[in-house]
Amino acid sequence: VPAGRDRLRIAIQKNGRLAEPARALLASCGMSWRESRDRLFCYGESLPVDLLLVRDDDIPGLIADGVCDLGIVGRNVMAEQDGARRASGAAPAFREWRALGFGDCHLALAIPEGEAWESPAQLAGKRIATSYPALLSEWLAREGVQAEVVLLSGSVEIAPRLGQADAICDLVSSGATLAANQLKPVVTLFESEAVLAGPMQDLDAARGELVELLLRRLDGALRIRN
Ligand code: PRT
Ligand code: ZN
Repeated sequence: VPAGRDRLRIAIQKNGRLAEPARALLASCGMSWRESRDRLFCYGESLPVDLLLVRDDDIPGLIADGVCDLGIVGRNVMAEQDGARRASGAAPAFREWRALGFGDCHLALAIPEGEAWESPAQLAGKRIATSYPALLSEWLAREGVQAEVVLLSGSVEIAPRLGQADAICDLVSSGATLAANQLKPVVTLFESEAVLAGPMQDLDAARGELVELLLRRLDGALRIRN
């Protein structure tokens, strides 16, 4: 679809924790869709608003590149990618438009249960496993601690038991995963929930009106929920 399209395109997670609640929220705004056979695209029927079904990690980039107008993604993913852009000197290319009140979790630093926690200073020279290197590095810099960030894309919680790291920095919701791995949370670095992400600036006229309509309905739906 060429640029200058007059339909609105929203990226949401294809599978995973935010997939269903994101669709339910948009449906509660009066949207309905016809799904493509490959389940990558949903064509909006009640409104000219289409959905792109993707990995959550791709959502900020799709907005930055203008491929999608909006996205529903964890604030953690947005902040991590924003931090990585900032660290590389790139300009901010997306921002949080609305907090959506589901997908709550927090990014926590956790250490082995048997160890005492005094202060961040004790992490100096230690290895910390995480999938959130930018957010962790920002926090370490703020605390003035030099530690080694070990980047893992999954199974972060088992890194200490494997001798791969001394501590971890990972998302936590119930805390059951930490407990199952004999880890205890000691610091919360970041509070997260699902957000509506969009570009830094407002959208142009044609899609701007559609966004206004969508935001009005979204704000109504969020007021009823909360
Ligand atoms: O395939 P794709 O890349 O799209 O999905 P994904 O596997 O990267 O993401 P997914 O579906 O696991 O999570 C999507 C978003 O849900 C995250 O980016 C968060 O914003 C939000 N969310 C909310 C969570 C959790 N709660 C959560 N508990 N994401 C992950 N977890 C994991 C956590 O990493 C840990 O492994 O669940 C485990 C801990 O859960 P508890 O309940 O044991 O503490
Ligand atoms: Zn992901």
